[in-house]
Parts: sequence; structure tokens; C-alpha cells
Amino acid sequence: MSTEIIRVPDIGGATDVEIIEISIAVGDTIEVDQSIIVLETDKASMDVPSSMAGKVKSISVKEGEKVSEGDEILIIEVEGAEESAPEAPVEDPAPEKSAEKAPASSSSSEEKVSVPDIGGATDVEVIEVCVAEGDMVEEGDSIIVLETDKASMDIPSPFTGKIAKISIKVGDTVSEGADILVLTTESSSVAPAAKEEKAEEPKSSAPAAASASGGVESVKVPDIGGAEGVEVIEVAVAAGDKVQEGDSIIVLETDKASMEIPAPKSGTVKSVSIKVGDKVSEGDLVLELEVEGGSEVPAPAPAAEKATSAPTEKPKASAEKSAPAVDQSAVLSEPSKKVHAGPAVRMLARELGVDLSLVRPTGPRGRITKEDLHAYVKAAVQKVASAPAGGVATGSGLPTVPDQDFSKFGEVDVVKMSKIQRLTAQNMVRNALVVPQVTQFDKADISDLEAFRKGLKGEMEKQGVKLTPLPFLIKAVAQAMVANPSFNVSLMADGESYVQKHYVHIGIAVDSPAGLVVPVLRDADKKSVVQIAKEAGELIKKALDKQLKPADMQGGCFTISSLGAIGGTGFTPIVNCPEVGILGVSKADVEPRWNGKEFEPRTMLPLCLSYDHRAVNGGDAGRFMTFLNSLLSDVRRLSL
Ligand code: CAO
Repeated sequence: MSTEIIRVPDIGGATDVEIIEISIAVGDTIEVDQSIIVLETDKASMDVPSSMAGKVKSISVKEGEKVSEGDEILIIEVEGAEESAPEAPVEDPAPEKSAEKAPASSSSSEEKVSVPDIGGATDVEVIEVCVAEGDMVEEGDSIIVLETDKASMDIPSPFTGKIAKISIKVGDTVSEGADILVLTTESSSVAPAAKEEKAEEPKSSAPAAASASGGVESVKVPDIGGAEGVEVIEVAVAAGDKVQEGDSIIVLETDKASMEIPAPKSGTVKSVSIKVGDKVSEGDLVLELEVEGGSEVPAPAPAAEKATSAPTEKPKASAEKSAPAVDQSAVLSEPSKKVHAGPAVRMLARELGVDLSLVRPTGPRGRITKEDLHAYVKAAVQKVASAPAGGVATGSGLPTVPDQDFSKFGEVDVVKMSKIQRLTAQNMVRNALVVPQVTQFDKADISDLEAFRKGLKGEMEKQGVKLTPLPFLIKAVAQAMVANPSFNVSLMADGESYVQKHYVHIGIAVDSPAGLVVPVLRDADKKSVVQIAKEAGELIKKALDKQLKPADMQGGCFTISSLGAIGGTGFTPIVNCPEVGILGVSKADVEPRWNGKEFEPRTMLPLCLSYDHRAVNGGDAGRFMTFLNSLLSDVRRLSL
């Protein structure tokens, strides 16, 4: 038994780097390679692994402190003096394994993996090499992490196989086409069949193939409003499941909405071709369905073969898919001492407020992937939705709601939130926590506007247009946005710039049966009040009929949330990030107003303007509100 000091290793020349996490405690028994601290510069975060195994005697640093190469991190008690290896932390302990290279399979082949299209970025730094020579990787596993000053990118393996050689190291800078590694892919017996078949499936299972395979039909992603590369957040079925026409088979999610894709017919799922996290567009193959009433038994031909001849692919795929839908195993019951995750995952975890030590890792070498994080958040959400006495998470997966058994106090029901409600909850938490917002209040004298509107209302109704105060508000807000462009911006992720928009698209918060949705009315500054009333009416109808497409809800610059028809004198709406402003509208009422000589009854409309104080100053907001008020108080100005 001897004591050794573990110091900060070579961290690419960076100095005074902040410790954002200490992953171990005094008394812990740690292993070689276990993450002991996490460092973060303004560009990247780095796990510092332990170079030896043993028991932590003392820790010499604290979270928030700054360190450089050679600084003491901790003192460790090492069993067996000869085991104390010198500090060589970043590289993986794989050299001996290189002897096992060339797996001697009769038909294995070597594939070169190079940096894919990374959006034109050049000389991008490798901040993490997630694999070591000799490791087995699955297609899609992260192999390296690159980081520019804007973002970090996990580069996935394009094949399944064994790493024969790694050509780059942490700190290298790379561009598209640079060699990353050489992979020995197994192409013997079962695997190639499965692989080829998977690649062929989408083509061979077009409608014509359906009749040829005795009632097996390909179910593809339907029209999703032109949205492309939409993420699959849930796969609700697995091979072998029976589904009824209309049953949800997958759930897609854009940043604005989630969509359940229903089964077009009743039948038995033969195989599922996508998994959670995949990105899909219209026409992509979702699954093969043995349609009810079709010739099920007599066709051991293609469809039946698929189920049996590809065991390495299919059962695994279905296990992967069914797991996140109900599985709580994504959540560890005890915090893990060893947290291994790339910077992109750490950043996402911080954004979501997730404690990574509670996330079950499934990546190579115990690495937490983005999918693990999503599975964790999903499990947390499901837990609260399904367990009357066990809920500990809010809709966002944040562990902030106390676990209570309300049935002790009286009769209760547990009601599952709709997808939109859950999404809204997540967005609200993010917007409320991330956006420093202020709300300003005012009242607009809309007596003249109301007289004008009521005079026109009947005429408009005959044309099928409902003229409420809302279209006037949309028009006025659009004009106020043009006059006050500081409200028509979005902050950029780099924290150093913002996007100034030269179009004015206004979101309308609609209290729909599925939850709160925000369709977007385009170019409101260029349209007349009547045209706005017509289009807003159509969008609201679509929202109420659950017919909105993702494209209908994208591109908003500012949101109006009107509770005017419901009541209230004011509220504090939450900014719909990345927009920087939202107008809450309450119920107009007749109030006595002093005109200099006497009190006069005037119709006053309460306005509540919330804004992102990072983008908009109080003065800008005051000017915006005053301008808006002047437009609403003098309806003639709206037509200018
Ligand atoms: N003051 C007084 N009356 C108002 C009013 C106001 N501010 N706004 C609307 N009204 C009146 C309308 O004029 C209409 O009466 P008439 O038919 O006699 O003219 C009546 O209320 C019903 O209006 P409406 O609800 O049909 O239409 P709308 O254009 O006012 O609102 C919509 C449409 C979609 C904005 C609303 O239905 C809605 O869903 N609001 C909820 C928004 C929400 O939930 N926001 C989230 C709050 S937290 O951020």
C-alpha cells in the first residue's frame, strides 16, 4: 500500500481551467480511467480520468477553482505499489489489445472512417476520442467529438465493427475527409444478410411488394407538412405487436410540436425500421405491417423470412424501441460515481437540469449518450404521469415536485398529460429558467377601436370573417415591431450576437383541446386587419381541430396571448424563446377616465408585455408599449 498524487494531466496547453465538477469523494474506491473531475474552458468540457486505482485519501481542489497542468488533484492510496502507473490519462489502455487486431474472420473487411460533412467547418478540434483500438462499436455510436467555437458535434461510427487503428488524437484539428480510424467489419454468415436486408427493405417494400408478400404492407411517414429530418421521440410498437387502425405507432417531434403517427390499418407489426432518435421525413419506412384479413399463414416467403433470418438486427431493434416507452431503467436508483459524457451531452444535461450521475449510460465504455439523456427525461416524465404516489418530477423531468400521496386526502385521478401538454411543460420550464424576463403593464383606450369594430362586425360576419379585437392587436403589434426592431430579434447561442429579423410573423397562443399551441401568422405587418382576421380565424380553427402542421407553428417573431374573452385584469406571460417578447391581453372593461374636465366612461384594454431582458431594455419596452398603445387608442393610425 502506498500513497500517490494524481495531478492535472496535459490539457492541451490550456491554463487556469475551471473545475465544474468533482466526481468523487474522500473514501471512494476508484478505478483506473474513472472520471475524477470535469474541467471546462469556454470551448469545451473535459473529463479528467484517474490514472490509477485505489482509495481517495484527500481531495486538493474544489469546484469552481481554476487549475493547470501539473496541479495536484488528489491523493490516492494504491494497493500494491507496482500498480501505480505514471500519469497517462487521456489515452485508453488498449495498446496490448492491438495484437488481437484482424479478427481472423473468414470474410471480415477493413473500412476507413473519415470525418463526414461537418457543415463546411474546417480545422475543427477533436475534443474527445470516445473509442480505443480493439473496442467494438455499433453503427451510430459516437467515435469522436469535435468542437468549434459554436458547437460540439459527436461523430458517429458509420459501421458496426472492431477498431483496428485510430489515426487521430485529442487536440488534433480536422476537416471533412480526414482519416479518423480503421474499422474491421464482420461480414460473415448472419450479419451481412441482416445488413443487406435492412438496406434493401425500404425499396423492396413499396406498395407492389405488399401484395406479393401476402398482406404485408409498408407503413411510411405520411405528409408531415413538409417538415424534414423530424426526430422520432417514441416508438410505440415492436415487432409482433397487434395494432388497430388509428393506434399511435410512432411520435415525431419538432421544436414546436409533437405528432402521433397512427397505424393506417389494423394488423400485426412484422418489423420496425426506425428507432428513437432517428430523423425522418415524408415517405420514410416506419414498419412492415401484416394487415388483418390478409393471407397471414400461407406465406413463409419474404415476410416470414425477414422475421427469422435477421435475428441479430430485429429483436435488438425492437428491444431498443420498446424500452424507452415504459422503461424506468434509464434512471439509476443510486447516483453513479463514474460519469462519462461528452460536452454536447453535458451541455444538454445542464440545459435540462438533469443530474448525469443518475442517467444510465449505454454508450461505449460506459459513456452517457444523448439518447440516454432523453430516455432519462422521458422516464422521469412518465413516472409522474403514471404513478400517483411516486411522482417526483415535473413535466420537464426536473426533480422538483415533492412526492406526495394525494389520495390520503380524498378521491383523486391521475390523468396522463397529452404530448403537447408535456412539451409545453418542458418549454415553459426552459423559458422560465433560461430567460430573464420582465413584464410591463399598461392600459389602452380602445373605445374608438371597439366602436369601429362593432360597426363592421356584422358586415364581416357575412363574409365569414370573425372580427374580434385580436386582429387589430396583431396588426398593431406588427407595426410596433417594425417601429421597434429590438423586439424582432433572437439571441444566438454563442452569447455574442443576435439575429435581426426583417420579417414580422406573429404567433397566436391558442387554448386548444390538445393543449396550448401557437400557430404563426406570417407577414402581419404587410396585411390589412380584415386579411389578418381571416387568416387568424383559419389558423385558430386548425388549432382547435388539431389540424396544425409543424410548419404552421414555426418562424414566429413575437407571440400574442389573449385571455380577453375569458377574463382577468392582467397576467405575466412567459416569453416563447427564441422570441424575445410576448403580449398578454386581458379583458377590456369600461372604466371612468378623467378627460381634464370630467370623468368619462372609456373602454380600457389591459396589456401585459413580457420581454427577454437580455435582448430588450426597459426603455425599449416602454417605447414599444407606448407606441402600441397609441395605435390601439387611435384606430386610424392602424391603417397608416
Ligand atoms: N376584451 C373583451 N372582450 C374580448 C377580448 C378582450 N380583450 N378579446 C376578445 N373578446 C371578445 C370577442 O370580441 C368575442 O366577443 P364578440 O363575439 O361579442 O365580439 C368574445 O370575446 C370571444 O372571442 P374569441 O375567444 O372567440 O376570439 P379571440 O379572437 O378573442 O381569441 C384565441 C381567440 C384563440 C386567442 C382565444 O380563443 C384563446 O385561445 N385564448 C387563450 C390563449 C391562452 O391560453 N394563452 C395562454 C395564457 S398564459 O400565457
